[in-house]
Amino acid sequence: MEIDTMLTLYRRMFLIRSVEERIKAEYQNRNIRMAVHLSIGQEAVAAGVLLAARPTDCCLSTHRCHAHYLGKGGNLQEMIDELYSLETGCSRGYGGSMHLFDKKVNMWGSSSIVGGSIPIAVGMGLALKQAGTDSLSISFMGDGGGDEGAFYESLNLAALLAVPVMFVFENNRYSTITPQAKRQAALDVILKARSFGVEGVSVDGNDAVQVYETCLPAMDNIRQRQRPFLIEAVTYRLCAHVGPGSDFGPGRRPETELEEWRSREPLGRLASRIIHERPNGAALISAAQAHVLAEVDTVFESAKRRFDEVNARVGLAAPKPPDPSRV
Ligand SMILES: Cc1ncc(C[n+]2csc(CCOP(=O)(O)OP(=O)(O)O)c2C)c(N)n1
Ligand SMILES: [Mg+2]
Repeated sequence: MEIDTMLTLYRRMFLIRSVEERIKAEYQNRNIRMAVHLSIGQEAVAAGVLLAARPTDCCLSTHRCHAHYLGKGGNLQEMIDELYSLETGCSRGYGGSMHLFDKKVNMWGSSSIVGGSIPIAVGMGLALKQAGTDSLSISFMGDGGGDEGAFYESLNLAALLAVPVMFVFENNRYSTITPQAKRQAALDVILKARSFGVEGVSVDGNDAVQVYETCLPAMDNIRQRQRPFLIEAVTYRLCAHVGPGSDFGPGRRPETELEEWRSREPLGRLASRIIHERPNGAALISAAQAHVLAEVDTVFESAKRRFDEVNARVGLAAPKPPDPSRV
């Protein structure tokens, strides 16, 4: 793979990671007053799939949509404004973290209802086909999407009507803290898709290069044959299901898993590869990081300043300091 492509993948993953790390830090002061579902650890899926896509392809997502919005090129300032409930936010401050939308880049929204956006993505794909385009629809879902009837109805309809849709089954193996094996009698989603006439493939969802290189020909194929396709990206969420904390420990996810998956996290893996393959790789990575961090800082400071101005104007008291037991 070209170094430029690897660096683009790295930069996109680092943007997602940095934005979410900053959300974690800012969350403590209670100015972001909503549930946030972070994708830390899962960045390679959004980066790999969406770098392979075209700007004209249309994307729909879930409650865990930050990475998909950013991977699709959604406006960062409008996303952070949305998290600060400002009317300049991408959903005018009414949607919040789970409802990110940027029509300019064909990010057609996300749904907090598990499985809720999958049929919409099929409808979107059908509309693109009927309009005579060769664009496709991209439907991100978690493995919890596979607990829902809407997923199976969508597979069926997409195959029956030959819809150009790519289902991205982002399998982090948990729905909140319930493992897939406790929710689904049959685990192999590729087999399930095939039983509906939808071909698919499973990839290492923590390897951005593999995700990208798998999606590129698969998307070409969807465009040419006007058939649906499913990619399962196996990955792992390093933060809590919701909020900036963690959900490891007795009765929750086992800590041994965290150790195992931390060593396979996607940014470190791609950075090692770039450094191994290029003598100036470390310098290229540092430059990319500095550029992204400066952008993230500017955006957050702008949103915070305007958030404070609005609060001062309407006379809202400063938020109470957080209760440490609930952070
Ligand atoms: C229909 C429906 N059922 C239950 C919920 C509560 N809920 C919100 S997120 C979530 C977990 C979904 O897991 P998954 O689809 O695997 O996505 P992940 O959180 O792992 O990214 C659940 C059960 C919901 N929002 N909608
Ligand atoms: Mg999941």
